[in-house]
Amino acid sequence: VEEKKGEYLEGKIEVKGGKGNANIGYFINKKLHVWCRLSNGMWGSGTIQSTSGEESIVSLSNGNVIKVSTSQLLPANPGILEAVNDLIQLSYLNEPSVLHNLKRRYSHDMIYSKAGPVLIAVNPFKDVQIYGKDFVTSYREKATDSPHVFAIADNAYNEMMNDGLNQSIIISGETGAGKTETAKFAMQYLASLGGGYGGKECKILQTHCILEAFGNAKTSRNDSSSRFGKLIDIHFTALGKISGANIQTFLLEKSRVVQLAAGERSYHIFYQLCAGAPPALRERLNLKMANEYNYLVQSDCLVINGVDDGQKFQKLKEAFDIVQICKEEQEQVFAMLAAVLWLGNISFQVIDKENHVEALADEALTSVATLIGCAPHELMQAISTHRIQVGKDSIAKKLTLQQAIDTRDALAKFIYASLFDWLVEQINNSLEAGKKHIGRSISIIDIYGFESLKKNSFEQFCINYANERLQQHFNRHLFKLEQEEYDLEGIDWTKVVFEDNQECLDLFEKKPLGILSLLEEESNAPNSTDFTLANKLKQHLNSNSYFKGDRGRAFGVLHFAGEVLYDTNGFLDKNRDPLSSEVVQLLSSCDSQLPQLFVKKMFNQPLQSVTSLDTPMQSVALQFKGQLFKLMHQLESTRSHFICCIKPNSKQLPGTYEEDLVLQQLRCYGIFEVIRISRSGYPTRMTHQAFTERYGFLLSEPIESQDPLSISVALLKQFNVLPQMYQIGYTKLFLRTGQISALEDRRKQVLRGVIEVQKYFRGHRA
Ligand code: AOV
Ligand code: MG
Repeated sequence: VEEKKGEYLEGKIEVKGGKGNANIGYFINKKLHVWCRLSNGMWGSGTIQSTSGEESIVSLSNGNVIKVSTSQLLPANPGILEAVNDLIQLSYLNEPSVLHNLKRRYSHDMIYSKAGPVLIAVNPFKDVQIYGKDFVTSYREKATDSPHVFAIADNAYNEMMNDGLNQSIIISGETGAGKTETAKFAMQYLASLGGGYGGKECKILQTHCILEAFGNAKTSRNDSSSRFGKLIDIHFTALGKISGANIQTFLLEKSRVVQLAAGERSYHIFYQLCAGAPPALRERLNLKMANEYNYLVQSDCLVINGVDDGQKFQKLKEAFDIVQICKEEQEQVFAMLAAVLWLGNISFQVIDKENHVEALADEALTSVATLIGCAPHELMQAISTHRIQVGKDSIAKKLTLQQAIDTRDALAKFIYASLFDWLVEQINNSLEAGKKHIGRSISIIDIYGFESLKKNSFEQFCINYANERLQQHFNRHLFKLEQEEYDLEGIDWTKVVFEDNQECLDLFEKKPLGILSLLEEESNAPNSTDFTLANKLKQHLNSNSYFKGDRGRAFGVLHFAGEVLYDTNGFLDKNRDPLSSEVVQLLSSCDSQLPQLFVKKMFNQPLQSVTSLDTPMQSVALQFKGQLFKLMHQLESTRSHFICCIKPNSKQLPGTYEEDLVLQQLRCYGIFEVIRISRSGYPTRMTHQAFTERYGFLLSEPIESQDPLSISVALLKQFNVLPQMYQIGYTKLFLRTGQISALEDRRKQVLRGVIEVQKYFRGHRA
């Protein structure tokens, strides 16, 4: 049934209107299982006892008998389809059947299921013993067909080896759903397949530790939430051995360095350093405990349950050693981190009536100056003044308190984000060992998941835009794959039009009247504010059905995963991401190596020519858009494999499966549509071999040819399966929804008959 998102998508029985009741009649007569919505909102299974008019009496499997509206009943699947590996095997596709199937599997720690070509991973929130060496071996030797991230990785590897095509594994899911963990398991598997080549695989696995320390943080939804996107390309030789790897990262959430929401933390590395640095290092960096730094204490959350930051610091240093970041460089990295922390402690005093300020010459100021290698008064100058051009002269103008704080924070953010990029570069150098890669590759994509918080800002705006882009790739690709399989098997089928999220993407990307263009325009306009931005968006986009103008500074976007209300507060500033020319000057004249390098990198040109920031830089959102386009382009040339992670509860608890939450995610990620498209037409696919093995004995008359294909055809004929109900592929038989159930019924009957006969004879003998 073609209905709107959120309604039942497909099933044999129409649940609304006349015809549906006729089908339910079939269920009543046969006393088959149905699903009905209970008063608590959950789905219960049972059998229909009787129906009168609009109402039915249902006997539930827990023994209760209830009266429900007939139109609310949905068909349940036969027992043989209980907890199937692949949801497309369900004869009746409806929400309760899918939910029940996943739940049954989840309760047995079978966290993986397939939805046609997509792997669904339901987060167990506990260690499940399914990733050991024995599991690697099983999947390597194809000893099991149980869905698993290893199976996906294995598939990608084999396709790469057999077809010579680059592959990608794309992992989606909302925040905390398990993307990063899944990506790690995929890499672990690939490393074990492609290992034994100079220990590269070991290095690759160590990168997680570094990237997570610097790029992950505790949020309200996930204790270790990725605050950046990443694409890891693993390179292989023609013989299938790992030859190297390359990591690309996307838009790190910088604001977290200086500003935290209550109950959240900044990047793990800060707490690790404060807790784990040995005394000598503490002394060199003048390092205090985390609770003495303003940037860290502001959110009232310094520790994570069950996490030992000090111990993690030791692990981090080991990882640094393995990826060959030398001790000297490590020391510089720690110095930059300490400088960032001390920056947050720098305070200002008001020196005149106009609220102009000057930085206090205290421990914080001198510590930062020492750590980055400049004189304290130079640092003081850089964060308390702004030089302006008056005719031919330039004069130093004192900043107001807010301006000074912003300048200081911008410096902290710049150092941290540059440090992150620099680290990634070092890791890449170590992984590639200077060689340019020419062989094959498998790319693994793990970005920040879709976020809809109480208060959503520029960061969520960018994160959700990225998810929207990725979702489109998901949609298009799955649709394409589907067609390929039909073509490959020589099946004639009518194209299914896939509803994608292009319109929402257009809302972002259209020129000149898309959100990104308008944001850019407003970012460059003089005297613009977050209010003028909000007004401009509303003025131009109010007629767009994916846009919702809201009161004041807010606006809403109807994303594929739900509506999100964004507060434009801070949008312009975060998008411009300004760094004053004083700060740039300061950093480029520092004695320490890293600050100089950071500035150089920013301008990507020789240091001498860096004098001011007059050359307009690309805004954050536009840069991000460019990165995403490049990523999508890259993905287009690979064969994609999809993993969709599902968060079963919002409390990060094991063994808790909240139906509504799961349902909402399945809907958002279009899983029902994926199943629908995979099944549309011919959901049941069985090789002729498998088909004849299961049903061949039902054949009443022997046929001449013994090949599986001929037997399949004879069986279909004998059971009067209508020609429009199946297609015969070269290797597989494709059957429409519900057909396999009819055959199963028949098979059961025959088997039951055999048992009766056996009983009869046994009785007779007795
Ligand atoms: P995410 O990457 O999807 O969120 P994570 O991969 O960080 O989510 O998973 C969140 C937490 O769930 C992890 O810290 C683990 O405790 C647990 N977890 C996930 N998958 C597994 C698994 N297969 N086995 C055991 N525990 C698991 V975000 O990065 O927030 O979008 O931005
Ligand atoms: Mg993550």
